Amino acid sequence: MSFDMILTETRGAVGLITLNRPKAMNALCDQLYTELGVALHAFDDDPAIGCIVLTGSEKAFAAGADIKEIQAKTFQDVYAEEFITKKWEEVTKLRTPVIAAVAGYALGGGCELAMMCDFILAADTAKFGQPEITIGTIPGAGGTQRLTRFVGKSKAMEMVLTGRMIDAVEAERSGLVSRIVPAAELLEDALRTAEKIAAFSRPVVYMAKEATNRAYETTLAEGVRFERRLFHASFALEDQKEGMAAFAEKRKPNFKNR
Ligand code: CO8
Repeated sequence: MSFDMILTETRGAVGLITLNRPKAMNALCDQLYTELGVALHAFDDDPAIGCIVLTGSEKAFAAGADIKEIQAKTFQDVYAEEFITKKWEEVTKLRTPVIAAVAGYALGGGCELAMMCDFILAADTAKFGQPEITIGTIPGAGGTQRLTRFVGKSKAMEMVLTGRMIDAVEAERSGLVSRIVPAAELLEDALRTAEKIAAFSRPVVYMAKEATNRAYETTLAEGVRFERRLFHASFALEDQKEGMAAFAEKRKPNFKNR
C-alpha cells in the first residue's frame, strides 16, 4: 500500500497507520480521510492482522477537519454529499480492534476520530477538545454524542459550548482515555498492547468487541442478552476448549484461530 498522507506498516500481527500531514497538524482533508479508509479496510481484510494502531505525530494526532478545505462549502454541498459521515466513519465499521495512540492535539474531527476507535491510549502530552464553536460550527462526526457518553453531560457540554481543551490527566480522570503513557513510550506501548490482543483467538476478540460496543447501542437487558448469546457461541470454538484446557494444565494456550 502506498499513500501520500498516511504511512502504513505491519509489525507482526499488528497493522500500524500513522497520519502524516505534518504541515497541517494532520488536519483531516478529503484525501487523507479517503486514504485512511482504504488502509483501515485493507488491514481489516488481511487475515494476518489481529489489531490496528492508529497514531499521529508528536505534535498532533489530528487538529480536526481541514478548515481551509471546508470553509467555502455551502449547505447544499455538505447536505448533498452527506459530508463527513459517508467517509469518516469507516473506522467504526471494522471487526478488527483499533487502538488510537494519541500524542499532542486531538481536536474537532481529530478527537471524534480517536473516539471512533475502540479505545484511546494517551501520551502525557495529549490534548483533547471540540473547538468547532470557536469557528462558527458544531461537531459533525459524533462529538456531541460520543464525548457525552465518555465523559458525561456536564463536561461534554462545557467542552462543546466553550471549546475548552482538556489535558491527558483530565481525559483519563473523566473516562475518555484508557491510560496515560509517557510520550516517548506511547507507540511501543500501543504496539505491545495491540500484539497482546492479536495473540488471542481472533473470533473471540471479534465477539468481545461486538458485545462491548453493543453497550452503546441498546438497553441493558438487550445488551446482556446479546452478550450471553455470544458467550454461549464461544463454547463452539476449539479455542475456548484450548484456552480452558491450558488453564487447567497450567500451560500457555495455543490458539488456532489467529
Ligand atoms: N485545518 C487546516 N489547517 C490546520 C488545521 C485545521 N484544522 N489545524 C492546523 N492547521 C494548520 C495551520 O493553518 C498552520 O498552517 P500554516 O503553517 O500554513 O499557517 C499549521 O497547521 C500549523 O498550525 P498553527 O500554526 O496554528 O500551530 P499552533 O501550534 O500555533 O496551534 C492548534 C495548533 C491549536 C492545533 C491550531 O492549529 C488550531 O487551533 N487548529 C484548529 C483546531 C480546530 O479548530 N479544529 C476543529 C476543526 S473543525 C472540525 O473538525 C469539524 C469536524 C467535523 C467532523 C469531522 C469528522 C472527522
